[in-house]
Amino acid sequence: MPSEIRRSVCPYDCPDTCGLLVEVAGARAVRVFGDPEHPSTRGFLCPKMAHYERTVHSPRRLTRPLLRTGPKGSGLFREISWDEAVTTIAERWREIIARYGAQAILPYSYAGTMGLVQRNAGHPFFHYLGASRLERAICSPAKEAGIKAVLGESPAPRFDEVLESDLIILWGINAAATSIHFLDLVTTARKRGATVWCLDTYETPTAAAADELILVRPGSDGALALGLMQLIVREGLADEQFLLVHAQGYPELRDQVLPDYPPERVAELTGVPKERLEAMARSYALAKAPFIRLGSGLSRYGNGAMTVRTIACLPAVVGAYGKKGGGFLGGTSTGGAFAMEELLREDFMKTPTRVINMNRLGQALNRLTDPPLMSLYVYHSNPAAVTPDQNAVLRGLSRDDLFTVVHERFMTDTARYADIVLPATSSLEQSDLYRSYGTYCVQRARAVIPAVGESRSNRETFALLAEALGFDEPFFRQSSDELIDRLLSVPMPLREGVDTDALAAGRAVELPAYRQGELRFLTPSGRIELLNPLEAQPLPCFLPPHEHQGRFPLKLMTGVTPFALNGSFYERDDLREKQQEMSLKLNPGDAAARGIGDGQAVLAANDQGEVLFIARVTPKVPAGVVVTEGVWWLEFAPGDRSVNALTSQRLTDRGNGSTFYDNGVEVRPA
Ligand SMILES: Nc1nc2c(c(=O)[nH]1)N[C@H]1C(S)=C(S)[C@@H](COP(=O)(O)OP(=O)(O)OC[C@H]3O[C@@H](n4cnc5c(=O)[nH]c(N)nc54)[C@H](O)[C@@H]3O)O[C@H]1N2
Ligand SMILES: Nc1nc2c(c(=O)[nH]1)N[C@H]1C(S)=C(S)[C@@H](COP(=O)(O)OP(=O)(O)OC[C@H]3O[C@@H](n4cnc5c(=O)[nH]c(N)nc54)[C@H](O)[C@@H]3O)O[C@H]1N2
Ligand code: SF4
Ligand SMILES: [Mo]
Repeated sequence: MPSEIRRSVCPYDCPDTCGLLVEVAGARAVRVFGDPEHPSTRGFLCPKMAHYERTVHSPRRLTRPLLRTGPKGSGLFREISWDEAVTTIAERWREIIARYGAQAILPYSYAGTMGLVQRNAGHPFFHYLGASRLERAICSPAKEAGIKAVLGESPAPRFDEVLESDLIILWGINAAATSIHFLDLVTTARKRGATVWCLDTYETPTAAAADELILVRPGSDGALALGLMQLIVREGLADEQFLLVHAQGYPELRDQVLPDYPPERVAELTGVPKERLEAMARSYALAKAPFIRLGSGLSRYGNGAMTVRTIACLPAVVGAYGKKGGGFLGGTSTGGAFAMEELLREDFMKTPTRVINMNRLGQALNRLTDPPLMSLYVYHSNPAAVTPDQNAVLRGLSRDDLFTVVHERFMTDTARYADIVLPATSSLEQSDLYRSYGTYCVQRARAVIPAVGESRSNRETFALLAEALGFDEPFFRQSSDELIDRLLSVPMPLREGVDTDALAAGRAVELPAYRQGELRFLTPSGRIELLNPLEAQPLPCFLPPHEHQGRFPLKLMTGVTPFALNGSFYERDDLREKQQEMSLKLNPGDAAARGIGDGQAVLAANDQGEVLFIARVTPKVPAGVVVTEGVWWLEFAPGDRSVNALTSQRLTDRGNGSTFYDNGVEVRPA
């Protein structure tokens, strides 16, 4: 059969937002490869997406709506028509609304697709319905709050500026898994002479790309940054001139905060020896353009926002924000490129409804009253696997009186608890508009193959539900492409000067958001706010994480794997095989002390629950830390629970974020 190459975009929650070329034969995608013309993709994809066609045409794809026939969680269903599914949902919701009010219904969605139109398709619908609102705080709101406290809305550098750096710090980022295109540039910079540091809590694969691996105690990076600043100032290496012009509060930071962080104390808090701290401070201060790429792991602690805020102060002290190739990249903010209010339609909400934090779904399902949650509508998310406190979530999902609808591509852990499952299209079957959070690219994608089976996009599904509920609002009748046309017709300052023809034609275009060589700080004071008078704590300091002195001796790292993305890609046998098994990595000393051998089944336990893993004994993990990677589906877990049965519903200091890394466990042979 003749084939044709069509452009698309990777829809997953990854900073790269790669450009895809899809070879299509008839109704099938037969090959997927990286767009060589895409500025950051440069023709190569990660191992997950290199065979995306195996996900799209997986034998596990859901192709028909399903009605539950067995107990919740059993996975027993029978096929029904879309008509029956939609009518049943509308009927059940009418009953719930009549008895409890619409706030008894909660949407639950996150980032199965990052495309703006499909990702946000439910917002207008649930606003119109008057449902409870979801605070989507599972990923990195603490990181954002920390950066904002210092840098306000200042644009981050372009990621390829790293090529101009002579010292690159991969700080709390497993770039070999989560930022491969950036890491490729880091490798180039290193070949040209740059030094690379990897700062983590265990030896991740990213360490192989670095000259130095610096391991810190989980949740202690704020102390590390303060200690480095103290040493830099003490050695007379601070860039006083830069600080005078561009920073607010340097004298206060220097005199009121830094004296509390002498190297002896910082060595104790972080586990990094004093001599090493001194060498690091000197190298950082003497580098011509030190570049920090900050990941999100260290923000998922009780002190996460303050940690990030403190790290964001460090480049100011050496004037690195003023140097090409220097500074700080936590992520790019491209949200202002499109008129989001056209998508979210908050104006459809008659009165503001209550807001429920997605990290606390367990509490919300089990304990909420006035009204209790009586229905959950899950789309492009897998809360039974990805949400903290899995036992609480599963208890909630098991409630017989909870009416659960799951719109999914696969029979996930969550879908097994649904009363009705609706089949979802993949990104190749739907149109969307994408923006990146690691680069400044935006790109439009049109459907490149027809829907698999009877699957429908998020937007099409909400259109059906709106019709069944009699919503008299033309917005819901617009197609995805019409809505994208509308978004592209609203001029936004961030899109000024972009090549609109290229964008319309489906090519990646870069926003001119960051103008090279221009030093501007979009904060209330117009300067870097080392001291921020609007914060409850105007100056940064070290806050201990939740588990600073926990009852459980081993700190649990819930790391990422190159072969999955959160709970996505577990449908793929090839990728699961590469992950090998749901393992728990332990230090040889910790293993020996507990009588645990390599390859043995072990139970990790804490107040939240107990999870069975396969032990992997390795010196790559320091004493006192244990590591598991990936968010496995229960179907493939050694026991009946996965990692999030060990994580808690506690939140971050700012931003109400998740604290996935801030948990202690004890481990014993199973
Ligand atoms: N292959 C793959 N790619 C992904 C994902 C995936 O699951 N797999 N997830 C996607 C999503 S949703 C996101 S948000 C991003 C996240 O991308 P990253 O920010 O890279 O990943 P995180 O797991 O959040 O954290 C990265 C690292 O932080 C380390 N870490 C944990 N605690 C600390 C600490 O206290 N100090 C220091 N210095 N390091 C610490 C962890 O060990 C881990 O190596 O990646 C996206 N891309
Ligand atoms: N232990 C632990 N837990 C974590 C993390 C961790 O590192 N460790 N990471 C956390 C982070 S950073 C995040 S962002 C969250 C992510 O949480 P989620 O966004 O829930 O992530 P996924 O597990 O990828 O689930 C997305 C689901 O959407 C489905 N899907 C994809 N496209 C579409 C579509 O177009 N329509 C519909 N209806 N469905 C679609 C996919 O099949 C998939 O099952 O997980 C968090 N949970
Ligand atoms: S690197 Fe990220 S954006 Fe690129 S193909 Fe892989 S998951 Fe998608
Ligand atoms: Mo995330």
